[in-house]
Amino acid sequence: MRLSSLLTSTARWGRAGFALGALALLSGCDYNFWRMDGHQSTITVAGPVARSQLEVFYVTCWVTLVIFILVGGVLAYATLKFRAKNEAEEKAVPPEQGHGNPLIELGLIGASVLALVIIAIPTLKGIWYTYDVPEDRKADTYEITATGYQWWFKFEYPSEQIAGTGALTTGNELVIPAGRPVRINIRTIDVIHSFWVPKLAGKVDMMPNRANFLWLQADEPGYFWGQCAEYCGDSHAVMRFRVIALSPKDFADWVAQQTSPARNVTPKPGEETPKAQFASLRTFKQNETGITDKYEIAPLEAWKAKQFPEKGENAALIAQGKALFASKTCASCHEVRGHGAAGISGPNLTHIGARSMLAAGLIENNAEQLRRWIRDPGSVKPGNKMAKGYLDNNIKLTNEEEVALVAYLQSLK
Ligand code: HEC
Ligand SMILES: [Cu+2]
Repeated sequence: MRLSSLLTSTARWGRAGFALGALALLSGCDYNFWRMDGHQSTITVAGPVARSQLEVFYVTCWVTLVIFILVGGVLAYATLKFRAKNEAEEKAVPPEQGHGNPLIELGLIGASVLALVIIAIPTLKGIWYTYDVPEDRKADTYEITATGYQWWFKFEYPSEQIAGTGALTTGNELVIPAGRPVRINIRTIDVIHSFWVPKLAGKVDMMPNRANFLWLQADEPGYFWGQCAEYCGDSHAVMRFRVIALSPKDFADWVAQQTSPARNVTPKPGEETPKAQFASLRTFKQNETGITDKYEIAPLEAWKAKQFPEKGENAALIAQGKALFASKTCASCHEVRGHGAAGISGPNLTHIGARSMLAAGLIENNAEQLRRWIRDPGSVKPGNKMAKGYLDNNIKLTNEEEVALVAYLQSLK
């Protein structure tokens, strides 16, 4: 009896030990786990605003660690020192309880105030610093307006005006100049969302009827993950976006490309289709959710590769897709500038082919995933508003039509 209970308990501990060991082993393989890095890490930061927020976090951590060690130490000391050492002591009436020592109590109040002051000084400095772009950097500031929609983001560039249209508008991928402060006006069209780019800055709520803003800066060119950080309905958890920071020259090129109307693919006979320049750099793995690892391994290069036309474009198919875009209600919700589509309830698709991700950072922007999205957006992203106006109105696409639409969307660089 005793032996068997001993055995079961050893087995139990053994299992727990094994589980712990396996966990350590598994996480041991993950370099990023120990570095506390990941797409949305606030510990590995890439800009001054996030860095300032991290510093406040560390100050608070250290102060509370010191308090923990002191209080834990005194508790452990008292527990060991004053425990009942034999049966007689266990049964004894506890000694008369005191009402505290005024000196210790005053000391504790003083120490708490000191701890709060130590935390408050960098916190207040951080709040002022992150609130708005510092005076001496104001002249260099670039301005963008971000608007939250259920469940995607619209980005407008007021300083890039397009004749007859207004400000340059994109969706789900926020392209910014690296090394410059960027002031972001924060708006919402429906419910409360929250704008957060963990490695750069955040979070500030997107509130109905309230003009919030924040500023951020990326030290270097890079590809960053953003996320809506305020519960906003069905697809809140997958309401993401990307931030792409580019060098001044790349940024100017990007603006020039984006402010021009959508591409028209009409190759002349004998003309060669341009080749994608980075796409063949590596081979990438793909998981079942439709996200390849190329944005993990070389995110910025992979994004840049998307800026070039796809290999082997089929002009006839693209033209067919363009016509379908107008006839299958797509144009009533989406804008494709220069192609006569001016809908505003969905993301602007003028240059959709040049974005790395679809549906607010959820799936990769490639032929297979585009087709999956067009066929049944609701099964990819629960509750999203595209399915409502389109499949619910009994718009059906044949396989050929899907392929043509995909070719068309991919050509919009
Ligand atoms: C009722 C309005 C509506 C109609 C009609 C509609 N869409 Fe959409 N579409 C949306 C909305 C809203 C989203 C954003 C969904 C999300 O991510 O939550 C979207 C997203 C997309 C995206 C991804 C954009 C991005 O930035 O990630 C593509 C591509 C797209 N739609 C293509 C189409 C095509 C092709 C059609 C026609 C067959 C179509 N849409 C019809 C509203 C619509
Ligand atoms: Cu949201």
